[in-house]
Amino acid sequence: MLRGDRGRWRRLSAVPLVAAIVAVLVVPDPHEVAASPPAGLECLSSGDNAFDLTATGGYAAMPDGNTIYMWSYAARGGAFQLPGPTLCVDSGVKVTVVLHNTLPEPTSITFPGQVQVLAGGQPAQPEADDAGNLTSLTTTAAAGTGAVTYTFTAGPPGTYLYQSGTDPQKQVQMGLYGALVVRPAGHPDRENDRADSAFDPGHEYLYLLGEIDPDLHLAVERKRAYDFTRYRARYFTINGRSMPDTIAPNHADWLPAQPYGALIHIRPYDPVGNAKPALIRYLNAGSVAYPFHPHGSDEQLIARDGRPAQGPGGQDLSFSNFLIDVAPGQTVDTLMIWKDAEHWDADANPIPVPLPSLQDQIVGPGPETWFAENPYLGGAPGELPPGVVQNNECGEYYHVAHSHALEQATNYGASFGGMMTLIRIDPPAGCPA
Ligand SMILES: [Cu+2]
Repeated sequence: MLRGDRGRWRRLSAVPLVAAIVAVLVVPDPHEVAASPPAGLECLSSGDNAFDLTATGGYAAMPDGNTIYMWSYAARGGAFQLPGPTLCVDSGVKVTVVLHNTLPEPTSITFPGQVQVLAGGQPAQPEADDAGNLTSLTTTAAAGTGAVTYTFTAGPPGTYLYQSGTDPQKQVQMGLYGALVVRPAGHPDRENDRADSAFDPGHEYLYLLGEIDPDLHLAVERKRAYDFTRYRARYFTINGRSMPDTIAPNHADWLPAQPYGALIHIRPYDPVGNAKPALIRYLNAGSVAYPFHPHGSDEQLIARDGRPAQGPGGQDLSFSNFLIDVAPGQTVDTLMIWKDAEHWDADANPIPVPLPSLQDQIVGPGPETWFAENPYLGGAPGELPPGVVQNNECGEYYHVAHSHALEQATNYGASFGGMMTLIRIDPPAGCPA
């Protein structure tokens, strides 16, 4: 099934590709999907920049009905969540992270990109077993009830991972990872210190990419041995969710341990009314590169690994690209705008070609469509075929965004899932509720 589907994928052009969304999406109530969902990056902030994280076990739901035992972090007073909370601080502040361990083995947190990290007031140190084998990249909290306090001064503004430094091949795969967002002091509307990194703070998005081999997770849950030479990821996630859960709102009640959605929800660029781009923060907590492909518009790559794309003299080296490659352990920040380039209008500027066939109008063999039966952005909905239910609220457009390694765009081999989400473009005046 996988191979057949992958072959079919390669032959699909854009419009029937989107039509395939409808074929596989399970939409319990179209009105829930059509409502403008609360989307976007959600910060955990703290007045004194002190955070309490508890490493613990819990369960993540996959769209095919599978339930996966994970390890991740709970915030103080909060429940287990995958990924860990997105920690937001300003550059230059002193950050404290207290890690409590409830797992049956030692664990730790590394902060790649942050320097001079202290653990218990002393420089954080790698650990080794009695035979001298490296067991942890940094100071651990003991199994069961241990705790360790990390402190550091937040480095340059940008996007960083935090993740387990202990047996990371196992523990990071189990889900012990999260995002650290460092903002330029005094400029919460910029990705970094450069003025040209300004974005619309109402349109900031997190794409924390990961993967799951369910065999590993079952072995850990049942305390069985696992052979890492047989590692093979079957689920591919954005913010701990797989398509179609990626487009569900933040804190969807049917995903209690996966609070972060990944729907991009924007309006067309307008030099007067909507001039600032959206910011998308990509992070790769997985084991392979993810070639991420947003449809509908290229993105401007402005930073990697917490450093702006600039030359030694500060010259702008950002670039616009069709594909956003994110290597393991890497972070990439992009700015995105969507331009209504052709300004199609039913009266003033009609599309100079006939409408595509019904099959290509995002009307699938299933009973749902995201096509309004009107090709014009914001156009009044037309008449739907008998028995078809419309998810399109106000004539908005949808583009797919996904890993272009198409096995990563599956749920255990079933196409149109996994590391995939949607970009929703509302009409210029917004979408009335
Ligand atoms: Cu694509």
